Amino acid sequence: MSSVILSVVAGERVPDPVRTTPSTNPANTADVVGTIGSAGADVFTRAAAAAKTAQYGWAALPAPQRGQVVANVGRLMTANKTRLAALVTREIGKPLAEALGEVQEIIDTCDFFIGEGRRLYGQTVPSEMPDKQLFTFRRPVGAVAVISAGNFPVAVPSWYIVPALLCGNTVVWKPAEYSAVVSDAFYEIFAHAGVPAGVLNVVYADGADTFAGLEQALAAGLIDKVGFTGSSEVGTRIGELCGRHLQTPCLELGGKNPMVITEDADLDLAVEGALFSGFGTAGQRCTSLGTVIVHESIHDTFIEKFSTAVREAAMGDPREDVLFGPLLDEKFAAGFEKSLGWIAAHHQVIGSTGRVGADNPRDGFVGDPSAGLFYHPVIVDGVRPDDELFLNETFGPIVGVTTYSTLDEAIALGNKPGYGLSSSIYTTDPNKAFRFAQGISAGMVSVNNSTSGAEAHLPFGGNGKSGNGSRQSGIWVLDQFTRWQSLNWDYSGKLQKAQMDTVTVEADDDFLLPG
Ligand code: UN1
Repeated sequence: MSSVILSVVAGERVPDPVRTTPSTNPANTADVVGTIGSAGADVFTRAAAAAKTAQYGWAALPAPQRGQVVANVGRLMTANKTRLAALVTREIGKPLAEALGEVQEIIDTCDFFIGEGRRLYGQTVPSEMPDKQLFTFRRPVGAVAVISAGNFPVAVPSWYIVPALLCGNTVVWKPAEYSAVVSDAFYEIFAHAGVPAGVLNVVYADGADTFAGLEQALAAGLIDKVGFTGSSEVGTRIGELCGRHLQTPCLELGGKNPMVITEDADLDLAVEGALFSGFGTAGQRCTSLGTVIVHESIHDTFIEKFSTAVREAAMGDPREDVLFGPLLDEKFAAGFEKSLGWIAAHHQVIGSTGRVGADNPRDGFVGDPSAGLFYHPVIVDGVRPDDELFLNETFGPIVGVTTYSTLDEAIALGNKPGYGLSSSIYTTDPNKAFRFAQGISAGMVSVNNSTSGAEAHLPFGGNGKSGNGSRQSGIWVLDQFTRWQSLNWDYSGKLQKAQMDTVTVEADDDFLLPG
């Protein structure tokens, strides 16, 4: 690995970066994990051209063989699981157990798509004419641009890249700059697994250059599909850009995921779920818990149990056994500070707020808080439907709490922010669970489980501000990375005109059984 991490186009490292930036360990900002050499917009466009050139040959490789390459990736990921996970922990501060889970998510994704290489089914369809056969085939869309976030620096890219490659597409991947060292390791595994030059290209670039490069590549017809995971704001701009080129991107955006706790719920289980989904990954998952909507009759008991759990939760050095570590990077710390500004006078704040340090300590902190970007976990009780805190994604360790009296009211509260990624209900009443699932506008619903932690082979994606209806994972993502081609084959030896030359079978419409 070179000392400066450079973009890869057609298998070659691209020299002369426009800028170099250190990537630091957010748990210990003095630890420089690597140096990223960022490229300009032109490199993005060149990468798109390389992907476009390589696509025909890659698609010509039979799908089961592409599946073998995916199998190789899965094997190498398994062999490198602990190393890659340790790097994830070091570069973005994700606790080791979670980082291992993240790498497992890639392995699971490979596992699923290896088999798809031997399926990728089309259909045979009866024709309305004799001596004619109809078929459908899944064809690759072409060259795909994948722009991903750094909170899941390897699992989420694999959700795009693995099926995209399996389906016969080539890829230009733009990872988050603050997780570039991990991204580079991920790329190397794909390259060593037998992915040919040009089939997977990587571009390290900032947001502005990426956008400009993408705009050029789309205008030049070099990109046929965009996959983006990130904020709703950037997703909207990407959606607009793709729309101008008649493309539908695959968008996986923010969330303000609600958890409803009914009066009959197992409260200890609900507290455990709220703790994990609210504060695991320091609240930096798109599926993280936003607001607990608890039945008014159990509000006080819930708050008591939840605040105890949050107070006692282990936080600190992500190499240790902690629930959560630091924020991902300075940019995320600044964003979270802004969310803390949404705390209003009518809120009841439980716990300390702000950065953990000598002047703002946390009992039982594991390690040295002043070394990194550590923030106190905070519960904000009494949030109201018009509060900024109720309506907006926070991407940090903060959970709002509000109450409801009827289930319809709880569902309306859950839908109010207008996102629609994940949701959860804790209840022992099946009627309430199904009524909730029917009423909540969310791509994902958990019953007696947390809002986060979706499995790698169920559809993943959201409604409203969480996306444009696209779904990743499992067989459902095939619709993102393939297009249906219909084929009709006439062997009658004459031109048979559909709708016109079709034989009509008449019925005796006056027929009635003897009454
Ligand atoms: C994300 O934060 O973008 O369901 C993805 C989950 C994880 C994926 C989160 N499997 O929480």
